[in-house]
Amino acid sequence: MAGENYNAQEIKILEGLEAVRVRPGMYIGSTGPRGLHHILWEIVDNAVDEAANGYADKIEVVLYKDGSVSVEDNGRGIPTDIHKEAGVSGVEVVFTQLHAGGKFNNDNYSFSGGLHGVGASVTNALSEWLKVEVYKKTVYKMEFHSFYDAKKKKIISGAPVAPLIDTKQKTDKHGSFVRFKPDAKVFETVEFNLETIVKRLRELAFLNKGLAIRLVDLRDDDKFFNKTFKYDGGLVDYVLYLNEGKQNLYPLPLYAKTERDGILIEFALQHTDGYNESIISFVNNIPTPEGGTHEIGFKSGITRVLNEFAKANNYIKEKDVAFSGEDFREGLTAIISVKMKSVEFEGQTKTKLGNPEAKSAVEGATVDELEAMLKNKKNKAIFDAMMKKALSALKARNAAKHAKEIARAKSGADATKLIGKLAACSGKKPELNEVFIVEGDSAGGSAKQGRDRQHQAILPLRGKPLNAEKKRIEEVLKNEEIRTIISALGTGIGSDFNIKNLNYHKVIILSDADQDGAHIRAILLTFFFRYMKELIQEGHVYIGMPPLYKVYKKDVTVYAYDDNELQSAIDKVGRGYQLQRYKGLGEMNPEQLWDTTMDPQKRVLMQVTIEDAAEAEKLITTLMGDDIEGRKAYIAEYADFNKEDTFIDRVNV
Ligand code: TSJ
Repeated sequence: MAGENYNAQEIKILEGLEAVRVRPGMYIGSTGPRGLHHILWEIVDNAVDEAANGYADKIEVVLYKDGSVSVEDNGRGIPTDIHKEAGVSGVEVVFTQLHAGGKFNNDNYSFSGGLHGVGASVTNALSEWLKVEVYKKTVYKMEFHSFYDAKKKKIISGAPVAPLIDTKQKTDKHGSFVRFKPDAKVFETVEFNLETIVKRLRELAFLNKGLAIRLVDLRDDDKFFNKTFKYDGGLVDYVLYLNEGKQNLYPLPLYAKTERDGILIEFALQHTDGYNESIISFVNNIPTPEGGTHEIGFKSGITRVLNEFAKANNYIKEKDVAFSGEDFREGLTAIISVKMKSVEFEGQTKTKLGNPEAKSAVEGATVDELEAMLKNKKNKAIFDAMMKKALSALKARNAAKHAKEIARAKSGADATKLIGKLAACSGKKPELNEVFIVEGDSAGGSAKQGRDRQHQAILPLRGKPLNAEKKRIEEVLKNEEIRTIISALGTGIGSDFNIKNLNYHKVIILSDADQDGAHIRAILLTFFFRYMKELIQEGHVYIGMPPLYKVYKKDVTVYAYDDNELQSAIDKVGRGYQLQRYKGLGEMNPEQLWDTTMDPQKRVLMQVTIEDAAEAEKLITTLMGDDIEGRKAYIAEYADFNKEDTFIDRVNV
């Protein structure tokens, strides 16, 4: 029986794993879907490290019917010999000692750590069982199980069933194989999400040039999935992928890879004829959607080089006119990826790089690399295109400044007219206040009557606000619906944005559960994403969830928010029930709207996040841009418009 005769030292080690089991959140953030995937990333990261260090070029991830998942690489194999201090095999150390990650690592090469990097032992501690095979001339095997200790009356997790054994079975393979089954007693859900895994593995394949990552899903015979992600162009392929469906200004992204002050720095960039800036950054293969020092250094480097080039070649003729950094980033798509030690994460979601040395290293490297490219005559057309784009951005910016001044003056004088539609709330504390942006005047009317007047403001939207994706800022500003939103929120937009002036800490989009409603929602999210990104990043944007059905009888009423809930609502109400399907918010009277959708005690809100900046960017471009074919394909694939869950992350009250 597992763990029956473990010795004193092992007991001590297992106590370490017990700490993980007692407080999983401390190690993996949550026991929700994110935490579940986190324990998979721990294992995948180890295999990717082996590849990044040059010892492996294939990784295979398999999802099985029994709920387990395996990861295999063709690297050197986890060390099998006895670890001197621990007195047990390297494999056992890796899976039973917390933070064992660094122990075997040749410190010059490993950049693990940071957001992930709590180690494979955490995965073991939170699994029902875990099996390891190491291929090194022969096949080595070891298993770990969690079991109920009747004497101690508690669950012991991650206990070795037996020490590592050499089966003596010959093999030509080399590498490591780890298969585990997440413990259903730990996680709220143990179902891996294929889309989440596809996204992350694709991202890892882009970030690690030439690495082949295969994903196989064997769980459902009808939905068999088998795909290999391999990009020989690495970051260049990543930028081309993000710019698919857009018009580029030069065919090939600029690319550099270098090292400075012990930091590995790699970037790729390409301009399109669009107006948005999309810089996606990574540290040790971990996305940093909040940016940080590496991103700041990268931007400064670009600004410095292009500014000097512009000056040296007299691109600006007028006096008193100068480029601003953002002019060089209009239409820019770029990836900046750094690898370094002792990473410090900051920010609201701990996804912002804090290390000051990363700024100077990245800035210096960017300047040197871009200058070298400038010197190469072959690149002349590229830099000319950049200058042309930047000049047009500069002109537009000056025009926009003018337009903004007008808009501002207007919102002063015309404030009452602009905010005329807004039914403000009486409370004076923004932290406690909410604004509902409601589709349609009739729903807006119900919301105004049904609301909590102290804390809830209502902003009804008539018609569709304009699509923010294809327009430059000055055109966005001309739209009345958008201007109303900007005035109501109080923060300003773009570079003027200041979260401190936010009038409502919850901005709740309330639209119908149909195609039109989804479109309005997508347009509003696009606008926030483009012009008030921090509003989303700081977690202020929500989506209200009106019910789809009302099931009722004399004195009982139960609302159902999706088709799954409908049956249980019918069961609750019982025989003789009546059913109403809501086609729109407008069909609800004020009391019903309050009861089902607005009452903070009962309602369901979805908080909008930018989980994955690259995917959000791509989704926005596809949904709102002008690549009609791509958009049709997307809509065909995700026929349900309500599934824009790249943004929509968690359910909150
Ligand atoms: F996370 C894990 F332990 F579960 C795991 C580790 C899972 C998978 C799928 C692969 C790996 C892994 C570990 N692949 N490759 C390695 N390599 C080492 O652990 C290793 C081997 C040799 C040496 C050496 O210095 O000789 C150093 C290391 C880190």
